[in-house]
Amino acid sequence: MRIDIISVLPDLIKSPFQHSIIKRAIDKKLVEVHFHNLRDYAINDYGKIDDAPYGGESGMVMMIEPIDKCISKLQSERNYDEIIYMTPDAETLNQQTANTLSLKENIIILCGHYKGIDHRVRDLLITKEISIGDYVLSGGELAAAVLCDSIIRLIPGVLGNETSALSDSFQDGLLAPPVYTRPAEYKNIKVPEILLSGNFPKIDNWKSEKALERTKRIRPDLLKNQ
Ligand code: 6GU
Repeated sequence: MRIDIISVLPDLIKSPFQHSIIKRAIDKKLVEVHFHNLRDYAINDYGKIDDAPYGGESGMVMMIEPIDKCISKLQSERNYDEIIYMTPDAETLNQQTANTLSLKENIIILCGHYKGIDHRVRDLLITKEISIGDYVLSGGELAAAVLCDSIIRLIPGVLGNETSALSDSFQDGLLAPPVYTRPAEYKNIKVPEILLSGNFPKIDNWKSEKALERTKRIRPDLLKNQ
């Protein structure tokens, strides 16, 4: 898989790709991530990429020309399955979307800034818009990092234990059951007895019960989709 990220602050988003699972995925060549500075496609020598909105409002809007030039250059080099715009006024990211995107070959992620981007970009160039939740961030970079992390860890071969993504919260529509490790007792607080029993059918039952119980309590909205 190849991901191209377009941003006015590419340095802001690079760090998450230099650690842990995502770094390993890149080192193993399971994913390529390329960063593009929108300023390299500015309309003048001063690096202009934004302007005041028509209709008179405060703030600045990212112009269509630099974005179009950057996307067109990338598209001249390969075909893209999706051109994604990170914006709070969009459908929210969920595990289903991450699963679907993890199967794509090439995607572009455009990070918004300021008051957003000229709407013609959204109408004509963007194929999918994603928010990471109902709150506003200063720009799309951190949201793009979240999206990339959620996608990359699902690419086959990225997680050491192939089954471990399957037991994630949300993968089956439920929150994950609680987990414990040694010691079996700490300051009189015990790990649930059943987990030490070695009776795996019973343990699986217990995990399903706990997953359902936690989902009912913490995220009852998830059960409506079952
Ligand atoms: Cl994708 N962008 C921004 N700026 N804020 C957000 C977001 C995205 N998702 C949630 N809040």
